[in-house]
Amino acid sequence: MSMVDTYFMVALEIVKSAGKLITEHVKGCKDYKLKSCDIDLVTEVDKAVETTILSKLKEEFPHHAFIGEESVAEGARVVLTDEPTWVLDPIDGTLNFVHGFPHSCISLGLLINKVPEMGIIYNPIMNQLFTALKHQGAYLNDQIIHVSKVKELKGALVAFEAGTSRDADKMKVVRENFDQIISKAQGMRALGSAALNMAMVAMGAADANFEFGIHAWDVAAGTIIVREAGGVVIDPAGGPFDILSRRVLCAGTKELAEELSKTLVQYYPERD
Ligand code: LIP
Repeated sequence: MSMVDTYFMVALEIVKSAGKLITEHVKGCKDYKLKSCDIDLVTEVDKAVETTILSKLKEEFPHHAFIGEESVAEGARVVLTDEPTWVLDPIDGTLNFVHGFPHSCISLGLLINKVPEMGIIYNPIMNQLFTALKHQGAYLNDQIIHVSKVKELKGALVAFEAGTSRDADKMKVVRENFDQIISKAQGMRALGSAALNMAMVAMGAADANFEFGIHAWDVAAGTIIVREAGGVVIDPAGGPFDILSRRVLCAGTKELAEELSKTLVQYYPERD
């Protein structure tokens, strides 16, 4: 068993146990606070899940580095070095969580030398556990998963989000791309969680996904899960994916990724 396999097994138990914090609080009224704008929310549960997971990981792996969404919101810097780095979104889909729309997950990725080595996306509400280790395939609840084979946009179900920014330039691009997708693709979906959108591509339930404005913690796990399921993850303009660029496009096939990339109006947010 490799070192990364061991990291994975430890992390999996920590994530599964933290998932109980989400299921315990999924019903009932949830208080939230605003972060960057009036649609960027955080709850006490986000903070509790992050503190629980990061403190346990730090105890197990004191020499590793950590990037957590809520720690960054409270002033920590996003620093990605070659050291083993855990990248955590404690609840991806916080707005869903607040409303009780059952698509929220813990997203945890591990990068070494800036390369994704393993990913865990866990939606405890729907009992969906997506996992991947490099060169070992991608799984949903221990069953191997594969991306779809759709090559053309006209036959594709494309997942994308309006995101959590009210920036006027960004919203203009969202509207333009919405128009593009509803006129050229077979269908569109927005699950309300960047990580779960990627998981849908990994299991072949959606054929492609893109988003401008995501952060490293939204996509660190999804990137390796999609790739291990046989899909491609690239920059939306067609170049290599850069985890700090706040831009992502993934698809089941290279052909679909290229067609979608050419179709999209591009947007370049400030980097992480
Ligand atoms: C958000 C996602 C949302 C996406 C945003 C962001 P948060 O994460 O759930 O779907 O559009 O870019 O990733 O704030 O819920 O952790």
